Amino acid sequence: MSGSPIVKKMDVIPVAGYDSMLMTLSGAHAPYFTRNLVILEDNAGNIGVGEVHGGESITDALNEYKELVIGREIANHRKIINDIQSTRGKSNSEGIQRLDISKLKDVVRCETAIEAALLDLLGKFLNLPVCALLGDGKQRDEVEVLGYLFYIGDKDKVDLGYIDESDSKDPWFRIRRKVALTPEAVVEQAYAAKEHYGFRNFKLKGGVLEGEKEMETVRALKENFPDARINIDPNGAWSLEEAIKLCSEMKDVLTYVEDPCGPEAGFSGREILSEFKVATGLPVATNMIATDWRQFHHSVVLKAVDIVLADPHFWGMSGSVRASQVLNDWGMTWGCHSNNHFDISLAIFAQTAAAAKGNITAIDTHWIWQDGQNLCSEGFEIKNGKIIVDDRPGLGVTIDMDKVMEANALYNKIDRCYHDRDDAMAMQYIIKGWKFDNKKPCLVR
Ligand code: GKR
Ligand code: MG
Repeated sequence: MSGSPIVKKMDVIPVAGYDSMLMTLSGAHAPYFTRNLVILEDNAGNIGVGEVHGGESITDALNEYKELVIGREIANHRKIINDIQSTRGKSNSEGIQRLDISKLKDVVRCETAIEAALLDLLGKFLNLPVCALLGDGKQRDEVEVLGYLFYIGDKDKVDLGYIDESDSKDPWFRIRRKVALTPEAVVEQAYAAKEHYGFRNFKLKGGVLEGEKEMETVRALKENFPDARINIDPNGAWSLEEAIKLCSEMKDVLTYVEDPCGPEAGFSGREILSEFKVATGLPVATNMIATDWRQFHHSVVLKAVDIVLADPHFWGMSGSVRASQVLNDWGMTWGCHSNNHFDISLAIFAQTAAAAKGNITAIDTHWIWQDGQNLCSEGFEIKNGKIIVDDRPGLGVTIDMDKVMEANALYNKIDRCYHDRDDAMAMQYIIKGWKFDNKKPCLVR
């Protein structure tokens, strides 16, 4: 094959940014989050960028793949990704159906960062946005985004150096670093997020307080935003019995529910969610029981889910779009999960969602918690609850190397214990000796 530029350089750069003390079933987010960037340069002088989860094992794997990328033609991107995938054995990972954060790296497909960077280069070469190169091409010009709300721990009670933005002029920037453990505080968070980004729909991260208490917050959200689609995601913390009880009473409040329960009594999360759906009739979304094609197959056979949150960092960009096509053909819905990320991943989400087939649901993003720490100029923005995906070539972002090197310096400066995500560490400052238990909300001990 000939005619397209050749990759002449590949850099893998671990980076860190600041986070709030966001609480989930797995504990409390640390003051820093980490990511890995891939920056490619081709012999036409273009730069292509990609981003994926942080962690040293991912940095090492990406560095090992350099020899499969450098010297290859960008138009051969599918073969490059196939070559990378064939260096790995078949995955025997149990996935994240128990939300064990240490297993997250087993479901992350780090080559997504390379795929994104190659597509960025190819888009620039062809003068097309990445979404035009995926699946059946661009499906929409605007991508709806939900407001991802969290309970937040009190950073002032722990001595870990969380970022403080109490001086900011922007109400959202002030509120996103403040403690929020009551319905009133979460509603205030939702108003500030809506004011800043125009969200029309919300998701509350649960798995923090007793289920009943979290439902009080969900109810308060619905009272304040009656037109919003509202979803709660306790990451499988509730037992089947508890989930049925909690959610049956919430049919007029919840539009759908995300991973309300998970594996128990020897049954897999897929079997349990299937029983939950029969019992409640509520639509179910997941990013825990269908994180690859094999799990997806069993989830569909068991009729365990309606909405698959096919994060491109788990499925690859083309894999996620392929999932949307299958879901659409089978009368199901595509959506997208996220973890903390910078604006390169925001572009990955936007381009993937713009190419996703069918009537997709509003996508998740953690970016509002990181907004202002951008690594690109002219990146995507969330306005009126949407991201506009115009026809800028490639991923549509321009990397700012000064910002990247600052984020890399932060990564090198922080303690190594922050390099891999560990939500137990900060949690142990709140509850001494705290240990992860996938069936106990993190503040219930
Ligand atoms: O970032 O803490 C978090 C989230 O809770 C994340 O770990 C989940 O994987 O956002 C995710 C979800 O929807 O389950
Ligand atoms: Mg989820």
